[in-house]
Amino acid sequence: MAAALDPAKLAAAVRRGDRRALARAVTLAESTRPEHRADAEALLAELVASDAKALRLGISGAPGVGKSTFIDAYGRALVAAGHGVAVLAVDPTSARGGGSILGDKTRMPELARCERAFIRPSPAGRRLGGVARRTRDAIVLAEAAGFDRVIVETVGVGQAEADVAEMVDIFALLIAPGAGDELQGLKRGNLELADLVIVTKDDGDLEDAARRAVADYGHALRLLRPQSPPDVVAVSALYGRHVDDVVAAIERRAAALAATGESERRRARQAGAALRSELYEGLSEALKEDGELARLLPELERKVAARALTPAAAAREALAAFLTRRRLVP
Ligand SMILES: Nc1nc2c(ncn2[C@@H]2O[C@H](COP(=O)(O)OP(=O)(O)O)[C@@H](O)[C@H]2O)c(=O)[nH]1
Ligand SMILES: [Mg+2]
Repeated sequence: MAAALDPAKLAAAVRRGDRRALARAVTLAESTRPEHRADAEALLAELVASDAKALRLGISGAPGVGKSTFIDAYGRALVAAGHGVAVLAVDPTSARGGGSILGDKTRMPELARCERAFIRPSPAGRRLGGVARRTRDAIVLAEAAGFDRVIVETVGVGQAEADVAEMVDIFALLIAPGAGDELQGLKRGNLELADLVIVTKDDGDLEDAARRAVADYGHALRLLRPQSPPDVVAVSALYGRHVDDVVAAIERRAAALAATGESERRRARQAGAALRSELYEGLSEALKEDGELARLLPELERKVAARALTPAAAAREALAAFLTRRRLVP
């Protein structure tokens, strides 16, 4: 990244749809260096009120289920229909990286060649909440750059999935057809989050299994969520079959959510949740950076180990000392 950059100029370039500027802006927002943080905040402040509003789509599912292949095909269908498509790939399981290794791993060769597509792998965050914050920022930046479809790919493991569900309008869960594991997703509870279930690899030997998966998931979802069971559709991204059906299903779902006011309510709720998580993360950072607290902790740890104090009592003592010192408590 260039050493000195003017957030206002960068914001203007992003707003013009300059993709290099967008890439730099996302890099800036991802930076954990304190001196970049202020520029990133200024940049986001310039762009947060932009009128641009994209449909935000989360694509989740176990590794290997076919997320990237699907996005490659789905994204191209969107581009063909006149949309601008930004893809943000979040992979918290991969070690940190500057982009090149992750870039190879996004596996969207066709979409990557499209003029109206922007693909961005996100390096894994080491800090809790880091991935969520940076992805939220990247969504805002991609929207401001004029992309009207923003897709977030996330691995269906751990907290990342729930985090992404909390920042998109439509959350799609991808399921691979396979013997015996048709209802695996039920156990993990992520079917609760899904607005749409997409059965992948509906081709060749897997066609029958795909059909069964559509029936089984459809049935399970009608039991689990009788009020508004999500659509279940099957697709072969590899052979480009039924991709248009998925495009239609997603647009239909988005229109339904918009018509009832649910998408607005959801965004408002998400913004509130993001505010709270920034607040808690900020407080947690302040605690970790507090020198006095760092000096006090070993002593408290000894007391806890010696059972002179319970962990909860020790934590209360440490917190009280911190708040008093910061003059938050008289
Ligand atoms: N037969 C078949 N294989 C697919 C399809 N989509 C993806 N795959 C394969 O499944 C593997 C994992 O795909 P990938 O998109 O990288 O999965 P991700 O880890 O969920 O992003 C690759 O070998 C793909 O070629 C499909 O529609 N049909
Ligand atoms: Mg992938």
